[in-house]
Amino acid sequence: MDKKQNLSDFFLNKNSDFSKFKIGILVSEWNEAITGSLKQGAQQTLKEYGVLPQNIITHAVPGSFELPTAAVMILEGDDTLDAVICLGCIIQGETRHFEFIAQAVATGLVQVGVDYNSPVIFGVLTCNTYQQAEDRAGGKHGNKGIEAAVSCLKMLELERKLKH
Ligand code: DLZ
Repeated sequence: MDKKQNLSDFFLNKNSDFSKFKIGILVSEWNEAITGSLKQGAQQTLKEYGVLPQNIITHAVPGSFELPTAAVMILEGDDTLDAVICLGCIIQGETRHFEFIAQAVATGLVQVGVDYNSPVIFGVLTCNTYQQAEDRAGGKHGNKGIEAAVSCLKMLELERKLKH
């Protein structure tokens, strides 16, 4: 994939059957206007590719920092869940809070995915400004919620291929 390519334009095979998959979506309440758009993009994309609405389980978390713990909770609580998409928006402030949260979330989510052998998707914007976040939540740089959903489905497809 070219580094300039936007995953919002990157399509999966429409013939793939995703109707049996159950997918969790966790959404941070911080910067809710942005994360709401990411959520909408992710939900809509999953449905477009055939995931059944009742198999899309969405929960809110207070902030992005809580995403890794909530990912463990949702996977522990439902062993029929195939993947988790984690959506958040961390914006640089005056202090170093940003770095600690972003680093912790990225590391934490990788760890959950490896520990549970399940796709755990990092759909967290880490932006210097609110404008950069808007540009990536349905603006001129697409919607990273769509990309997160596409990444999730591609990982599930890979898993299916490797298992059979
Ligand atoms: C505290 C905080 C700050 C300053 N900024 C953000 C942010 O930009 N994006 C985000 O998702 N969450 C932020 N939070 C909240 C933390 O993620 C977390 O919810 C709190 O520190 C409580 O653990």
